[in-house]
Amino acid sequence: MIENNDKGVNKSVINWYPGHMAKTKRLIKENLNLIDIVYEIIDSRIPISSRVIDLDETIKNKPRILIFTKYDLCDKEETDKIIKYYESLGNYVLKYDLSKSNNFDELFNLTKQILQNKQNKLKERGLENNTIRALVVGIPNVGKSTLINQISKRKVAKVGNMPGITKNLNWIKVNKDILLLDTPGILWPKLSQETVAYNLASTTAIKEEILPKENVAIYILQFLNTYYPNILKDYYKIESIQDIESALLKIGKNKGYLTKGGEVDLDKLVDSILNDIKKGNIKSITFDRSPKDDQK
Ligand SMILES: Nc1nc2c(ncn2[C@@H]2O[C@H](COP(=O)(O)OP(=O)(O)OP(=O)(O)O)[C@@H](O)[C@H]2O)c(=O)[nH]1
Ligand SMILES: [Mg+2]
Repeated sequence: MIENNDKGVNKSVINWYPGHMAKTKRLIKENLNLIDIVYEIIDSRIPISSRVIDLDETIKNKPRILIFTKYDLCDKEETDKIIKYYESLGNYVLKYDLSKSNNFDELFNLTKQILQNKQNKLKERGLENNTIRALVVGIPNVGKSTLINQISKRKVAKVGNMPGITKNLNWIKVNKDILLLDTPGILWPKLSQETVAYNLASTTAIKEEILPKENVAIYILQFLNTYYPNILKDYYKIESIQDIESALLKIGKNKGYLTKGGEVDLDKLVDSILNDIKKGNIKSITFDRSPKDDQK
């Protein structure tokens, strides 16, 4: 059902989506001369699918730190492989579990270290500017606003477990040394790649209407079957999936999702599978694989 390219992708909704994101990109470009450094936020469960594909073109040559959020929810072994790959390309990478409180000294120190040369040059010209302005950017629902709230130690930005919570660009003063620019999630045009679209739907980075929910639930089960058979076994009490229809019926029965007539309640089952990922009931799962592994 979901093997065929682009089948099931609701194009009209996808076409609607880039509209307000184009505006965000334009506003980022307009504010670019104010920005010293870019914090690109990446969901650790989708370290490839959650990259903003043409960010280079938007932020030009601004220095960048890749900030991995939701590290508590990912398969650390797989995500670390991809982090190593990004580091081998010369990227700075930091990772966080924002479900608990953090100390951001490492981020501040790295930021200062990266900007040291620029600050020194400004100082020589008598233009010393001690306030660092960082752009916080990424696809929807990756934790941009959560990170900003934690760094600034107050609830300045609205957060929520669905895409599109932040609607405008907002400057947030952390202290006299640092200002952060919160932005609405941006993403495209990678949605045209079906696996990426399903990875984004599985982790609530795109709205539910974009892909049929049943297909997303089936994608999740098939992904578990291929890469995490132990989770399939422990969580859904099935050994493996040969035929998806009978697997769904079996899981529905195991979970006790039955209609009054004794049939499996598929809608309820689909919602519960999506929620298992969304709410982090299922942890230790990473939907992307290292490019190096793909070449093997
Ligand atoms: N478990 C866990 N949850 C996180 C982490 N970071 C963020 N979240 C949750 O992810 C959801 C989205 O967080 P937001 O900060 O609103 O994400 P955003 O990137 O600002 O989203 P938009 O403004 O919609 O683009 C919220 O439910 C957060 O509590 C993390 O490191 N671990
Ligand atoms: Mg936000």
